[in-house]
Amino acid sequence: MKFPYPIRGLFALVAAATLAAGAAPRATAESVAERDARMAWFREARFGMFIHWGLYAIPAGQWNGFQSKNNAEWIQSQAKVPAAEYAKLKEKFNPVKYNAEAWVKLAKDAGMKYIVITTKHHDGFCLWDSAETDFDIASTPYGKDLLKPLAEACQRHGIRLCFYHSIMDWHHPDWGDKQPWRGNAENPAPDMDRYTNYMKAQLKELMTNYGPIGIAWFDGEWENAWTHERGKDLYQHLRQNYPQLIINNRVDKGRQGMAGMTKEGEFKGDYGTPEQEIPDDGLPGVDWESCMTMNNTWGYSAHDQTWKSTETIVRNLIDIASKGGNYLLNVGPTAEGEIPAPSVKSLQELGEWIKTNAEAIHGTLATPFPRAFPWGRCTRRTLPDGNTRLYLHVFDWPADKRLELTGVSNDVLRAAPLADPSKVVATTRENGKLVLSLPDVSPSPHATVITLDLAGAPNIQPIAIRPGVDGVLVLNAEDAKLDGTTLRLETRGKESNIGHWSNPAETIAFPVYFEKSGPHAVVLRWSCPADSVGSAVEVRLLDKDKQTVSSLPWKVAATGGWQTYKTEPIGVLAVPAPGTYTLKLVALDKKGQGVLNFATARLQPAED
Ligand code: FHN
Repeated sequence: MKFPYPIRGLFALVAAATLAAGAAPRATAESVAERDARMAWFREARFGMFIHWGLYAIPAGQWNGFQSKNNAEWIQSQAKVPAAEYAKLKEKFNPVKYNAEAWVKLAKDAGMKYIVITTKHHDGFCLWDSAETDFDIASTPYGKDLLKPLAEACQRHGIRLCFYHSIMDWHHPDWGDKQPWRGNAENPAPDMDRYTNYMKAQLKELMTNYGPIGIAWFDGEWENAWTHERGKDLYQHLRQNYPQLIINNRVDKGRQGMAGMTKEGEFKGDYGTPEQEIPDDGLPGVDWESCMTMNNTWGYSAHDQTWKSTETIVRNLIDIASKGGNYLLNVGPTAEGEIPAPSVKSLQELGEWIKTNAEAIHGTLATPFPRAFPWGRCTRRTLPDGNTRLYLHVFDWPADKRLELTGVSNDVLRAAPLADPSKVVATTRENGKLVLSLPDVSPSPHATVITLDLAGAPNIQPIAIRPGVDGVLVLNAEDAKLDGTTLRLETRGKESNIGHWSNPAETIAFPVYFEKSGPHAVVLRWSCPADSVGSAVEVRLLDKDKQTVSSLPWKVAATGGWQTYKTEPIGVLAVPAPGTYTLKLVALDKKGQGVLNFATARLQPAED
């Protein structure tokens, strides 16, 4: 039953007053153990299905001759469709071919452990029968709640049901940011408190009527109408009322664009949400999930046939798992309720691969190696006896059937193809490297997994970087060991660099080997804009006992911007004796947004 909007607003105001008067205590601080327990299923899952479905599936990316290039779910905005005209779509929405059981089975057989469905996208249309609005499924020819059968199918198959919910709402008159084509354009005084209560009332319907919900997946947080204060309040509100719910970082204002991680500060959200991209490196101690499409649109598009190959999808899953993240892979069902055939085909092919290799994905941890291999990736798990199983995902099967791993100090217990453990993979040590001789197996077209069991916890020694034949020791961004959760390798700009040095407590380090003792000239290549110059940095040399044996202080100078690099000598570093050290860049303070971006450092004996 829906009341005309003003009366419902009155209920919302009364509800708000009641809450304020007798406000329950805010959610108390959560211990690390409690958070680990709450995040456990998410970390184990590694893989979920994203479903973007709504009225936008009817135009399917086209409107009066306009054709969307991507993101067909934005057709109202892209074609500037007036709200009243767009709202008429609900009179046509009749997904008679919808089969929740088939959707959930498809996800489960592909190895997906959770499903995130758009309960309401930016257009404001609700896939369930909401008491708060008439712009919902109950006002369509179909009439029936779309979420209920999905919830029941998820229960049957042990799949976690999760809800995407757009904060931004183009239809609701109280959403504070306006565009001429939106439903709120005529409202002279949009009331964001009233809108927030509307959203909380709908979230209560969603959190209480469909069984336990795994994740509240917020989106559309970027417009000015939504504030950090409202984000904090909504996060606390949900954590207090639904203590096991996981909430992504788009509930608040801390998401750093499509890279998706949460910036420094008190921004709320339980995990980062990279979108259409995969971080270059894992982020120890940070939970994150890369959401990606199978073509170039989240909502169904009749003309977007740019489907990713199954190989790409399998290798994305492996790459993400090897970095300790989750892969949220999207399908965009048609207005009739069918998942597009190319999506179904890829998920079924992925399902064939996962039948043999699920153990190498679900419940695994990030690679213990500093970074990816040229031939593939690595995931790992701790075995019940405390030993370690590495899963070597071989993308490119070596013609010589040899895999080389450097830095593995553990004793090797056994190696074998995951698909056929009866076949033994021989291992030998050659010049400090662990060499695996691969057996005669027909490699998978997507990735072939070799298990490598090691004694105890992983003990991977970083490979010390040595001077070249010219005697110069070159330190590149890709070789850095980053200690921190905001520092990160960036390879998409003009040159690879270590960026986001926003926390001066974090450090950049390199394992190095010096062939000569004595003073070494240090030439640094870095970037830093004028507004962030002056941070005090030290280049420190630490011995194997992690004691500082020499240090070179330096004040960060301007280069003209974060994308503008300079290469200059910054001083001389003493090397007490030939041998292996750790060279570490340490910030003593931070003057601006970041300390500096690091590209390379070159060290050579000063007498040369
Ligand atoms: O604008 C939305 C978009 O339509 C889609 O829902 C993606 C999925 O994460 N999120 C926003 C774009 O960042």
